[in-house]
Amino acid sequence: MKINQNEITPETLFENRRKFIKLGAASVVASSTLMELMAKENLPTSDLSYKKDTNPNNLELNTYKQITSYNNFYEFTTSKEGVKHMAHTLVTTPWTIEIDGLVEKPFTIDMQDIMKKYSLEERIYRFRCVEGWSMVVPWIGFELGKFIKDCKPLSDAKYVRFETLWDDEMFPDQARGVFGNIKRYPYVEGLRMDEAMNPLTILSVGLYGKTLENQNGAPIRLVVPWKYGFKSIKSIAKISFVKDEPLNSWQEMAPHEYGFYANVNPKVDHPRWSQKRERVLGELFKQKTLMFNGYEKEVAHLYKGMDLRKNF
Ligand SMILES: Nc1nc2c(c(=O)[nH]1)N[C@H]1C(S)=C(S)[C@@H](COP(=O)(O)O)O[C@H]1N2
Ligand SMILES: [Mo]
Repeated sequence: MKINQNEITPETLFENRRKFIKLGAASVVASSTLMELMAKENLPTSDLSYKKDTNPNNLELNTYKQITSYNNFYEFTTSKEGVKHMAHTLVTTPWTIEIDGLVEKPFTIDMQDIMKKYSLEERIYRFRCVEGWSMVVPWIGFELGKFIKDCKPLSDAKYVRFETLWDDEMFPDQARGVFGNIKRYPYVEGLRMDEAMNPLTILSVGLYGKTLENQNGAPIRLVVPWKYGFKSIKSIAKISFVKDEPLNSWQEMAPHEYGFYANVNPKVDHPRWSQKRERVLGELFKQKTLMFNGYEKEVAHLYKGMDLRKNF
């Protein structure tokens, strides 16, 4: 059967390529043909090597196009469809992350060194925004816990605080001052140390085999799959180890609507809407939202004895 080139979507190509890669040396010719095709059609070409996820929960992936075309990144705009058209002003090379606070010795690490130091793996995760939409993303990254160990935090470091880059030439909304979408830039997020060390928590540098697009938080962003999407802070420039619970940007702006924990919880509604259901990008019908976004087995123990209504 002859396939019309125009009918080939990025995802079929991606899947085909993965199958070819699995087949090994015998398929090198076919595989390179596909690679050429991908280049010609301007489709994402894998530029990362990583260990594949076995996808034990058999999650159905959202497409590359969906994941890169519908974004929340208020430093550009509040228009989810608009972010990708504006995100080119973010320059991600060179890029450094500053590590400070309660560590043996503060330091700065270059993104290039991070890429050399940490081996990458794929993590296929559900991702649930507090607004009621969700998707399944094949992230590429490494465990935040591994990175934290190398930061050598002191014993009184109880929380980790993250900051997005502050640069009002790269992020137009940061130049708007009090008229900006976020009350006070840079965007801040935080995790309790045990949440940060949980093996599900990753720093992501790519998705679908390719380094992150700017709209998804290039060059490096947090992914915490059992929490609402706003915890997964993008384009990280600073990581601080601190004694007290950090005040995250959304809590600062609307404390009765957004807390520090932000665990996905269908039983605790947002003051303005229900959290019982969610719409997966590209789907017509809503589906049930799962406790801890389906990661209850892995993370429920972190919150034993806590009132999840109070600590929302
Ligand atoms: N710096 C920064 N990080 C951010 C945001 C943002 O506006 N600025 N939005 C958050 C929200 S609300 C969501 S749902 C996710 C969206 O990630 P995505 O665009 O890759 O899907 O990023 C989170 N991280
Ligand atoms: Mo979100």
